[in-house]
Amino acid sequence: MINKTALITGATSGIGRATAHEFAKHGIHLILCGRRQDRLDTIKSALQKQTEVHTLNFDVRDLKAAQTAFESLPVEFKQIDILINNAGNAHGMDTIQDGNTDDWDAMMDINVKGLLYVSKLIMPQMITRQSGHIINIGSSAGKEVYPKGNIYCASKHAVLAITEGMRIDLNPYGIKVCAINPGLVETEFSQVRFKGGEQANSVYKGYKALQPEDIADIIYFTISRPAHVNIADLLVFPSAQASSTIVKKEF
Ligand code: NDP
Ligand code: 8X3
Repeated sequence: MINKTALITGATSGIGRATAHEFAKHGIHLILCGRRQDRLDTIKSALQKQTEVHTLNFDVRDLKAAQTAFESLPVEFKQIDILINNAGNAHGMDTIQDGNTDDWDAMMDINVKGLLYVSKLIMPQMITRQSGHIINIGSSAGKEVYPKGNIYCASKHAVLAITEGMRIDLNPYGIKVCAINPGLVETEFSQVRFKGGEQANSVYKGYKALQPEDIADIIYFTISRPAHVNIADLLVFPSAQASSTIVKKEF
C-alpha cells in the first residue's frame, strides 16, 4: 500500500478518523477532509510521523468549494487511488409527518449529493488511469427502514443504489466499488442526530456497540484484497444487534 493515496471525507471524527489512523499504519498517503480545521490539524500532526498527510477543509454540500479544494492539492497528492466517501450523519429522528425540512435537506445534501459531488470530481482521474477503489459508507439503514428513520434510511438506500450504479458504470475502467454498511457504531453520530440532546447518551448503553476502529479495520481489509477481488457490499452489526430494531441490551 506504500505510495497509494487515499482521500477520506469526514476524517475529523468517528469512522473516518479511525480509518485515517488505520491507513497511516500501512503507510498509505492521506488526504483528510472535513470542516473542523482544528481537528484536521490535530490528526495531521499525529499521523504525519507515519505517512504523508494533507488536509482539505470544505463542506461536501458545496461542489465549487470541493472543486477548489481538489485543485489546490500539491502535485504529490493529485493522484487519488482510494476514495472513502464517509462524510455524513443523521439529523433528527422524527415520524415523517413531524420531520424538520432542514434536517431532510441536510441528510439528502450531505449523505447523497455530497457523496456524488466528491465522486464526480475524483472519478475522471481514476477512469483515465483505469484503476481506483471507491468505498461508500452506507448503513444497515440503507438495507432496512426503521421507525422514525425515514429520510436517513432513504439517504442510505440512495447510497446503496449509487454504489451499484457506480460499480456497473465504472466496471469497464477497472475501478472497484464497494459499500460498507455498519449497524450501530459508537461515534459522534448520535450526538449529531439528537443535536447534543440527552437521548444521544442512551444509544450505545447496555451492550457493546461497534467501535469506529472495527469499521476502519474492515475498510483496510477491503482495500487490501488482491487486484482480482472486489468486496462489493458488506453488512456489519455488533454481535448484540440482529436488525435495526433488535438489539440485545443488558442493564
Ligand atoms: P461522526 O459524526 O463521528 O462523523 C461524521 C463525519 O462527517 C465528521 O468527520 C464530519 O466532519 C463529517 N461531515 C458531516 N457533515 C459534513 C459536511 N457537510 N461536509 C463535510 N464533512 C461533513 O459519525 P460517524 O463516523 O458515525 O459517521 C460516518 C459515516 O458512517 C456517515 O456516513 C454515517 O451515516 C455512517 N454510519 C454511521 C453509523 C453509526 O452508527 N455511527 C452506522 C452506519 C453508518 P466535520 O463536522 O468536521 O465536517
Ligand atoms: C447508523 C446506524 O441504526 O442509527 O447508520 O441508522 S442507525
